[in-house]
Amino acid sequence: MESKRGWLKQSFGKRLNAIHSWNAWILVLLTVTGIVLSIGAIRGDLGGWRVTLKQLHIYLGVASILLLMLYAPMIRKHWRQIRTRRNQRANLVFVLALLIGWAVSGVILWQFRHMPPALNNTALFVHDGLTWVGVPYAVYHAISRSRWLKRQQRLEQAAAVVRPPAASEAAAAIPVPAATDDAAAERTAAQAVIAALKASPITRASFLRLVAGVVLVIAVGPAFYRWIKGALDTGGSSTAEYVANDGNRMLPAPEPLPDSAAVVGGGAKGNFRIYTVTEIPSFSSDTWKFAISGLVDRPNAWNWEQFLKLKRTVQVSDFHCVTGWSVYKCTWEGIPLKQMLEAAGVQASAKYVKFYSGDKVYTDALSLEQAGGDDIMVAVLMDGKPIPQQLGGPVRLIVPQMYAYKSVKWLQGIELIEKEHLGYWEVRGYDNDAWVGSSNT
Ligand SMILES: Nc1nc2c(c(=O)[nH]1)N[C@H]1C(S)=C(S)[C@@H](COP(=O)(O)O)O[C@H]1N2
Ligand SMILES: [Mo]
Repeated sequence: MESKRGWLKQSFGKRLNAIHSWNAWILVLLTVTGIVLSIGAIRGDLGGWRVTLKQLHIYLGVASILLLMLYAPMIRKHWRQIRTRRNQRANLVFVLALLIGWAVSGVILWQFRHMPPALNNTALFVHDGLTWVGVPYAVYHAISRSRWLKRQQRLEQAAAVVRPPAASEAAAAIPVPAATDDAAAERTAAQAVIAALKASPITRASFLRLVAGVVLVIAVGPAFYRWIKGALDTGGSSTAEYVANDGNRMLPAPEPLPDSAAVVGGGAKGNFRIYTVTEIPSFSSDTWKFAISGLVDRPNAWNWEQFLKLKRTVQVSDFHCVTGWSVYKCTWEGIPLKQMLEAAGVQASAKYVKFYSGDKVYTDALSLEQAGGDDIMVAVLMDGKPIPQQLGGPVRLIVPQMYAYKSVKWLQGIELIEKEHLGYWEVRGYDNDAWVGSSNT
């Protein structure tokens, strides 16, 4: 209450300035935390920080929304104040659109568990897109309004006053000497005209602003282009690239079943983001092994050739990452987990199924009840092609109805255990209950 009265006691201009600088600082922090969060590579040793960082990013986002609310009652007066300054008005509209867009998409991503995946996907696209546009704009805004540039501008204006008339006007004003035999005088006059023409009408300040703009476009442009190309590509062109350049050497290649060869799902819609907490491992059929063991009657280990003899089925399903992106209608071919468990003979004491990645770091687990789901698959092919290295091949787990951190890549081991096991991300704060769209309290 006290502080609120204090706030209102300040002059309008002071309050605007305070909001402006708070907004700038929060934006800087949101940018830094947001960029770090978006770097897929920051998953290994720093993985544990992700959850904390995301929480921090959310708090900062909430702070920026509160700031918007603080500004809301001032907007009419502010708008009237700057009625003669078209640039400031344009800037204000643009910045408000950015902030509101970030806020709305951010809240959706924050509350993703209460939202349908398609909405999360759109929100992520909007959030990323606004960042691509907004952050370079904010940097440009900061440079072009910096005290340093403003000082340059003032110095120039002062200089212009000192040496009237301005160089360009001088060009027109220079009196060309009347016809004379004095060649030297003519030369001087001509040189003066050229010199005046050389004096650029572009001021130093606006030139620097232009340079800043161009540098920003060059710095951000290519990455932005790659982002938008990937985001708008519903055909999965990067998946095709991974398939074409697979670093695994698994021979013979698995023969797709008819449904898989025909890609009954019509081909995956969208691109996977490649996530790994280690280097991307590569595998060769010479050494690759797959095992099921623990509390089972018939533990087993297969080499690649033997593994390919296990009966496979085909399913079409969607793939949802907890960070908001999805790939739709993947045609997976593999061994249903249920079938594998039945063949191994799960013992009565077993309560959980633990999955081991060939990266030797990543694990996850399902309860036996969850593991009975018909669409959970030990997948070997996607869209009729061997799963490439980047996407977790030669063999990965697919749990379509749960967030994809349950879908262990480079799967090589299944163990039936009695005690609950928390997977790599669950230990670092992800929810062990990973059902897509479920409302976790
Ligand atoms: N071994 C391993 N499996 C993993 C992960 C990982 O980092 N390592 N990331 C999980 C997460 S969070 C997601 S969203 C998906 C991503 O699969 P993709 O890299 O094929 O897109 O894999 C899951 N399985
Ligand atoms: Mo994920």
